[in-house]
Amino acid sequence: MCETADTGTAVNGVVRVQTRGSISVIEVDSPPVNALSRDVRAGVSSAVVAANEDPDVVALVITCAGRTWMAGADIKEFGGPPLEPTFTRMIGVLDGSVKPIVAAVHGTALGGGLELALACHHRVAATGTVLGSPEIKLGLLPGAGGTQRLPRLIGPVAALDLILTARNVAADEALALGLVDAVVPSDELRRAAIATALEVAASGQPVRRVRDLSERIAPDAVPADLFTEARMNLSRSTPDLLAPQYCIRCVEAAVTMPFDDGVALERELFYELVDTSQSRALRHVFAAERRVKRPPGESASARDVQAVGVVGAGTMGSGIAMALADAGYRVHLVDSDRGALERSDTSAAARYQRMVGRGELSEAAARARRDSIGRSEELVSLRACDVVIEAVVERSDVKKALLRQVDEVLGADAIIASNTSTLDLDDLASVIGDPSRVIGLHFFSPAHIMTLVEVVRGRHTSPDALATALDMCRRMNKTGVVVGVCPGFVGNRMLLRRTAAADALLLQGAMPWEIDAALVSFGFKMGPYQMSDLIGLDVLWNRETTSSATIREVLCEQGRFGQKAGAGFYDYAESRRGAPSEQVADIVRGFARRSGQTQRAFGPDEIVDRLMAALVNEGAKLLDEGIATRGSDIDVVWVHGYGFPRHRGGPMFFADERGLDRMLASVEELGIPEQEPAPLLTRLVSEGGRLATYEPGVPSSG
Ligand code: 3H9
Repeated sequence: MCETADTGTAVNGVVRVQTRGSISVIEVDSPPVNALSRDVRAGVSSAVVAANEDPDVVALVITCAGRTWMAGADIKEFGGPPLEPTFTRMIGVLDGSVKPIVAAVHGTALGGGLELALACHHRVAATGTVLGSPEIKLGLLPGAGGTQRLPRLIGPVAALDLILTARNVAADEALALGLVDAVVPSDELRRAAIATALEVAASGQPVRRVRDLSERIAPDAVPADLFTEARMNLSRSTPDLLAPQYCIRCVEAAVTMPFDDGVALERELFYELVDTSQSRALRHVFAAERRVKRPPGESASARDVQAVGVVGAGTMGSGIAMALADAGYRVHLVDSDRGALERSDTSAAARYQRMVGRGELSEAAARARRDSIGRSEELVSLRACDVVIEAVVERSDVKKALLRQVDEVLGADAIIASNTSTLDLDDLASVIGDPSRVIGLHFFSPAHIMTLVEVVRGRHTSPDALATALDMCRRMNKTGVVVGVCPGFVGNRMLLRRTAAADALLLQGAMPWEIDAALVSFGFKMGPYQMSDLIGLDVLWNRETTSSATIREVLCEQGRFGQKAGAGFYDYAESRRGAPSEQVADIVRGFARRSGQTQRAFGPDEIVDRLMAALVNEGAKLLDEGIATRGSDIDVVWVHGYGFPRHRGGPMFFADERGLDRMLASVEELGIPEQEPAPLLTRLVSEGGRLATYEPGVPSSG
């Protein structure tokens, strides 16, 4: 250990110790979130041992520098061999302490961080602290004794709730639950923790270890059907996820087994989970969501944006306006149709009222939120806006005419964004004097709910327009993914290929409901034909030119427009979910026969492989063309915008897990001329590379 001037003694690069009278204050300082890396575990363990050996120390305080208490295990270490000292060893050191240890908790005490606090003897939290066990979101369980200590401290009902919902508990609730012993103002945290440590030491009582508590897990304190009910709920809500099932097993062990046996079971199941595809996928998405915020090579700062204009008060424009208002922007919504403005105001008011009803907003806040959206029929009202987003009808001539007018009204450096989903952004930008101010913001409907925004970088888009757009996404709590210009951008271009692959399967013998069922059992909320029925088959149908050339055209010609018509790919007479239709089966069989292709049955795995192959192949082309920057960005697009099951990691991650050679073979089986194998996919197969970690110029193997 080496002495430093006023910060105490460094144990290692991330832990130091200050002695305050007879109290040893151990401080972790490992930005950004004090994750419990090997060095942190080693530093804390040594400091606790040293304090126990120091005759002048009567008690210990553990605290953290920076914005937060330890936010969990270091996720980057998962997947590698366990590094010494392991969590088990560090927690064992805390358990072995004969001197009281007080945790001084602030910020986010999560996962392994909470578990370390539980292994201390007292917990003092600063106001504003949140505590929780989010491991399940990573496909894991609390693996450092949390499943055994939480039930002993707060009872198995509350413990199960915290672990299975992964919800964060605010300091006041933590106090009421008994999770912490005191809540104090932030600036008094260290002083209060030291005072508690002195008081406990002076009492002369033996240390109070959570592992020794038994009252909350006594048989008469545990509801008889607690675990049966929890399992039943899981089988309804998330039957495919392994981690929640294992969490229940561990909490049950806490009330049925001795502490050490429970901990041994927990450790065994934790390591099993770390190695599952589900946990790898969830960890991949966690990292991908953070990586996507930093497009490679971009370092411009975001501008300060206060006022944002939205042009077009239809469903999309109104949704965008609400998303902006929710984020605290002043919004100016413009539409030449007064009726549209009024409808938009009515639906916003109804939404805010529902939020008041659910206790999410006060009446006053709801009023302020509604008032923060100004409405006007005149474009001049946009004059003072820092950013304007157009969300008018998807026609190039209409958008260009509008953009010209907006350009005239706005200040010279205001950013102009288009919500186009299909048009060429560079072409739209060509009507603006300075096209570097133009960017695409492709929101997904309903825009105030869906988290994905494709942030479209045009040929001339400036770095600061891009940085500003990404910052706005962050403020709106949205996931902005930078993409390049091409028809359909990333998500819809891939979706189109999947639809074509599904339609090709119909001609080879599969039925729409078999395809949908395969995707639903994979984890999507619905398949392509259920989706078509929901949106309406007539959306892209033209009554004038229809010629019975496709299955969709024939269905429309027969009035089978989808759910709204009571019939589409499915019959909706008896259930809203739709039943397979004999009439549709006949139509499909007729098309299949006339296609001249051999008919056969397809199992769910083969269907999934074919449809995934179509997605993945197009994704690889997008990477090759530079439209998508990284494989992991594509996964974020699909998880956030298209309901791709998070525990499958996104299409690119799924492809890596399934095997790129198998994916390539499925692409070849598609036999669709426009879906020939992507050069990148072929290359990665021969090189043994991976798609989810693919980034040009960065090695992708491993
Ligand atoms: C666990 O603890 C298992 C144990 O039960 C048992 C073990 C045996 N590790 O999200 P942000 C990085 S499982 C490593 O942008 P925010 C993150 O990557 C773990 N790094 O900020 C980012 O880095 P970069 C249980 C981590 O303010 C930076 O910190 N714990 C970790 O919006 C900022 O993150 C969790 O699941 C980590 N654990 O949110 C908590 N956490 O700038 C996961 C964050 O280089 N973390 N980083 O991209 C969170 O929920 C949020 O990050 C947090 C901050 C709320 C802490």
